[in-house]
Amino acid sequence: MKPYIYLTRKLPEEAYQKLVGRFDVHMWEREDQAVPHDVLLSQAAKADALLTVVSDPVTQEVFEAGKRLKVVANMAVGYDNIHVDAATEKGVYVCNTPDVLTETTADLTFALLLAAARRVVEAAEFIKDGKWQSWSPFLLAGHDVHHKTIGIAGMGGIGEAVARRAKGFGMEILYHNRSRKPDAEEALGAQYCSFDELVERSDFLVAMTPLTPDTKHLFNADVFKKMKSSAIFINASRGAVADEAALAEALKNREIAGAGLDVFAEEPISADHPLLALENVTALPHIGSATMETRIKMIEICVDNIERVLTGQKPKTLVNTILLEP
Ligand code: 8YV
Repeated sequence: MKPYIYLTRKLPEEAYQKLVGRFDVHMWEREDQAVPHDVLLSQAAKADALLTVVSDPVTQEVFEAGKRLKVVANMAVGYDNIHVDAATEKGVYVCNTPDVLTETTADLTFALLLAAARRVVEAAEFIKDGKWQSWSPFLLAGHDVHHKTIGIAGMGGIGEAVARRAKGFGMEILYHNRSRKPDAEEALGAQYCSFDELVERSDFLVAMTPLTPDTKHLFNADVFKKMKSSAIFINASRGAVADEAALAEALKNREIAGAGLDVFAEEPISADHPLLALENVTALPHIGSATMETRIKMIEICVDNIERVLTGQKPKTLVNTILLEP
């Protein structure tokens, strides 16, 4: 019997062809709706491997149902959607797609920062809506980015890639992280500071932390109150690192000047989400790593990890590395 693979999203034909034939491949075909949890559970019960994305909750129940399950390949660097402890307990490999999306996500983060500061989305809508009647000095005037202070909370690979872009804009770079980053300090002039100092001094406060119990609602009402009233909050990591209700309040009351958001606590969000009603919010539908080049690489990594595990080899980008320890 061929190993059974379940894909929660349609893969490009080329990637699909790599698996089909050798493996028994099944997938959730609908593109307008994510795989319902009960379908994932019943598929997990039959599957040797799952290919998932961040909006699929791969819960403890999935691992309990997955009696033959050997690997979950998540098409993302983040894996907060997966109950990794349950996977480890059952001996299931959890793999992610680090590195290949670092520069792409940093590009988008910076695009979001520029768009929020310079009101790019609003201006593009303005001209398309035929509202450009005359020139006036402060028409769609935003805020400068160059030579301002950027504060990066979470100086992992993507944080550092954002810092490199900020250096090109002549920005003062502050960061807060669990550990110091001497290379970034030396090469980029990035200054380490406490979280409070980061919040207080930044013109652009960029959330770049993974979502963990410690970072959930790290950016809360208190933080927004401490930020400069001219500051802009940028989030392209995980929606739940910010308390969205508190963020909406702070934006509405102009405690902070604006926000650029690529991520939300519950995705996808509907058009009546309170944050979307605010004119000082620039919102994107979680497209941080969404380029053709990068998405293809992410899929290749997932397919490679699945192939490896199902042919008795070690996966390359393993999250629960404890499973490989002797
Ligand atoms: C994912 C992401 O590609 O890598 C991550 O952690 O959030 C994105 O790059 C996307 O959410 C699909 O899983």
